[in-house]
Amino acid sequence: MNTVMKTGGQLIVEALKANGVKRISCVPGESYLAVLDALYESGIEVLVCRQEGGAAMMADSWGRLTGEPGICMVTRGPGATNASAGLHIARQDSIPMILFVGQIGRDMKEREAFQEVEYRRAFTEFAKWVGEIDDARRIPEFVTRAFAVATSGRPGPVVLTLPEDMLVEEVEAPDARPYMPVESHPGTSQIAAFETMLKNAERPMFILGGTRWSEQAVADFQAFASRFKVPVGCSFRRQMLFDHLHPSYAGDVGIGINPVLAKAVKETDLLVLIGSRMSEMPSSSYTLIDIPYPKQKLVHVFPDPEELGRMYRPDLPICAAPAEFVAALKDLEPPAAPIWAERKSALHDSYLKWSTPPESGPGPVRMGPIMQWIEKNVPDDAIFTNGAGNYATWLHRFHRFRKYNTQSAPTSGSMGYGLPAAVAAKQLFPEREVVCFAGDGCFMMHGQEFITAVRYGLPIITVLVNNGIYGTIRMHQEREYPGRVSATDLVNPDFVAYAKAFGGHGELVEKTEEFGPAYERARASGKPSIIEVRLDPEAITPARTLTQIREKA
Ligand SMILES: Cc1ncc(C[n+]2csc(CCOP(=O)(O)OP(=O)(O)O)c2C)c(N)n1
Repeated sequence: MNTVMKTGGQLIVEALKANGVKRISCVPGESYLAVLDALYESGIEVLVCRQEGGAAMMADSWGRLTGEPGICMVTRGPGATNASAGLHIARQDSIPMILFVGQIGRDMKEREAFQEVEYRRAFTEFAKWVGEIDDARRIPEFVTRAFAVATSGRPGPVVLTLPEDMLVEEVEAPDARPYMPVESHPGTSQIAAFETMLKNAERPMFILGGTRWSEQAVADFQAFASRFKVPVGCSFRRQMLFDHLHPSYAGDVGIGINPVLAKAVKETDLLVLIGSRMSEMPSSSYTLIDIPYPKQKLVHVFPDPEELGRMYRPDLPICAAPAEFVAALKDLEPPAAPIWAERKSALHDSYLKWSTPPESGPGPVRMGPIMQWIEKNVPDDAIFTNGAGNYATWLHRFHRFRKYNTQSAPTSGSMGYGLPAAVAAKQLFPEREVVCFAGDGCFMMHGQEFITAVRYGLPIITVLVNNGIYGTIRMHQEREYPGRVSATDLVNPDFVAYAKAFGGHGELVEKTEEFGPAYERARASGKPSIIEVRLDPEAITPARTLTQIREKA
């Protein structure tokens, strides 16, 4: 009998290919040279990054935009701890991702060897599962399980650690086969119960969130909302789940919620959460829905039973992936004369007002008209990314998302996410415009990945809102400790020179009307670009200046 012996490194790459992996992000390390060697001529595209946090965020963004695990490879110790920033995002945001970590040799363990970390202890809270592959023969088993765990139920990240000596071992192992995704469907009796509750409701409200949606599911749910004439909100940073110009759209149930919408959520008699956990940010710090017994009748649809009843006791818990639940709504008939249409229209009108940017503001650059320019001139299928900071309010409140897969933003509120997420999005959808919104604080957290965009010819457009401060924290500071500015001001580089030094295109906007032409030039350059928008720090929110916040404190 002919047996084919393969190294652990080869088996890892074969298992990735068997599971359909086309791209990975990485920062190399001597701990996993055998995998790097197997990637040579593998056909898998390798994005070499400059810091593991950015590499892991790219993998997260791939997972977010495809529903398939994004793959990232890093070295042990410092590589893994850097990558943990992306791991935490994927965990909180329910994103499928697999992080491979080169590990020290098996014969050196428990001596605190060079860069030794016991990942099963260190990363347990950050990952759905942490596994170490001690025997190369078991690589197909571990990798298949990693894909299954990352994508099933509530998706999330998995960490697989690869001892260096295991990777060079030559063994005989079974050929890897692709993992089989697990779907959870609602039962017919649950759909019937849901139908009865909906028909008996006077003021129903739907909130969409979470992951495990698809383009089809989003289209199907829009059709359902059109037929039933019900109001629909989107959870924090999951806005791409519903067309904002659809007559049912009621707005973003996130930070700084429209007070009219917040009141409507509180006063609804039937709240239907589809895919959302309604955690701290979408629930306005757990004030919209009482814990554990909501005042509203609650239908909670979530793909993992552990989440159902965790905070809010539902009247009808349905353990199903959002896409499968929505598919089951197709045959429901709306009431002959839906009584909900008026409330739905009032909420949509309120949303349209709420999302119309202000013309005025302090300083020569006004973000309101800039957002209006973006709304008119950037295509509906453009993908927007961001990290954390007050600058993101302009995007979340005033950009009217129209399509699925046009948003890659961390619900976990991690700064620095926008740039690596944009690099990953552009690599995935080269034909679409990808716009990264960043603050001056946010950008500098993973700004080195601008060179990754240059290296791989990914012309992302970065709108860098530079107000010279860690604005969000300064805003809180002025509210809590007025006039006592501590550790929230910044000194910045010349961002135009930065873009150029990296081989990209740079623009400086110091007046509102300069933005449009600067954007057009950035787009035409065909290069990754940074448009630095110099914003007066007083323009800290669309409604209030820093001085007003301080004076009100
Ligand atoms: C990784 C990380 N570190 C710190 C914070 C806390 N934080 C939230 S927003 C913010 C300031 C963001 O500043 P900037 O990007 O300049 O945007 P601005 O608020 O000024 O618009 C900070 C420090 C965070 N959310 N994430």
